[in-house]
Amino acid sequence: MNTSNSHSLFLRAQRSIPGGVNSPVRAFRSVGIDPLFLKHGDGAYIWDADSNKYIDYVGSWGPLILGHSNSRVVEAIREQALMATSFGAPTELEIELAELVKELMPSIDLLRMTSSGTEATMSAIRLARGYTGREKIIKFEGCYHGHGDSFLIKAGSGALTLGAPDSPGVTLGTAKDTLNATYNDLPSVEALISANRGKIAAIIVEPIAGNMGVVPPDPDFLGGLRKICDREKIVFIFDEVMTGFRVALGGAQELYHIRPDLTTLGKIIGGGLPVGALGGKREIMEMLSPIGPVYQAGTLSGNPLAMAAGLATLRILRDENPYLELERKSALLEKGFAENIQSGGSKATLTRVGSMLCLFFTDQRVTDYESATTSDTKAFAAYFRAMLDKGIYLAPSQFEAMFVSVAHSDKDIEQTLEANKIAVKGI
Ligand code: KE4
Repeated sequence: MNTSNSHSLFLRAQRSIPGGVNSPVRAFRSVGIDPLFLKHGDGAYIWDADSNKYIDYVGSWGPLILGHSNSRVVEAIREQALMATSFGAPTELEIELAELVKELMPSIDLLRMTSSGTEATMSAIRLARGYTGREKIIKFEGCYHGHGDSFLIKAGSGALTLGAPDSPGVTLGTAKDTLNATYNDLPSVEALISANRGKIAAIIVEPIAGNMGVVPPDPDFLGGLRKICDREKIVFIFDEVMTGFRVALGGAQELYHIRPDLTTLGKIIGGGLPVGALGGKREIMEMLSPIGPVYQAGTLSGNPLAMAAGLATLRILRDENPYLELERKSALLEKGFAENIQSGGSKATLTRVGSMLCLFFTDQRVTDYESATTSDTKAFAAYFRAMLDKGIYLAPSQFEAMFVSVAHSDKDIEQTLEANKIAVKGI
């Protein structure tokens, strides 16, 4: 496959941008080839700078559940752009999106927009600290909540991919207030609680971990965390930046019938434009400036263009409810992968929740950070390259998710399975 234009763009990019990319995991560092520079997306497909076509399972890392350049989303952005791009003042659009999110996630009484998931999670823990007067937080090894200092301790996603789960630059003063438990392991949470009783402001969790690969919650895990937070008066935060509107219209909290105190959102809520949000119980959210003392702000928070894209996206999801169809197609993919692993004698295991999947190159059951990191990342890199050569674009990391969109056809799934059958052989 000719990727010479991507190659020259990458050389040029590195002269002006650190590592040639604006987010580390895009650099393809763990898959041993230069990153592709993309130029066009339509539905389930993307084209790179050399006009090579791929079936896309990254979908901008989750936002594009409707596929690339959905015509109604693009029209909504176009119309809004002709009216205004940004004011830095309130608009009706923000009310409409907040009202729609509240309709889909009844645990949310009030919602504050941000421009990224990181801003949402950073704000959520500041709010929890302000509300409780406590300083420590519990997160889970391998979970990723954006690049806020408090989270870059045993973090997932790019931090895990690039071997920097604990980033330099995060002060000891910050790190001491972040406690790491083991995903799916309630006793590890209880141990931290008993050693820090009365000092923990929040437990923040990805209700389905999507940043150490996809790791579903064990049946009693989320309910157990809810009980612990009730007992200890700890703010329970669902980081649904990835799972929100992805695994169900009402996110993981609908799927697992858990009511968090706060929810953070991103990705799909912006329909491909920069949006994050935090929302939850009125008594907590009312601590936020300007009505409360916890400061939180953003120049482009609630930006009209991003609101228009998010509204168009969520309205389509609410009115057309594509989740059964997403489940059918994702189950087809899962079944085919499992058959190919079986027949190819590959050392691999598969996880899936809805339209989020992951192929781990390990024969262990993956339930947490430790078991996820038994995966053979070199084998994954070889698999990634083989799939790319066959026109299938996956996340360039063992520790990310694969996303199926409304735009993926059965034919795309078949083509993906044919490529997968060859690519997993012998791994
Ligand atoms: P952003 O700041 O990247 O919008 O969101 C941070 C974030 C927070 N919480 C969860 C559960 C997330 O998955 C993310 C971001 N996800 C990664 C991919 N797994 C973003 C990709 C990247 O860093 O380039």
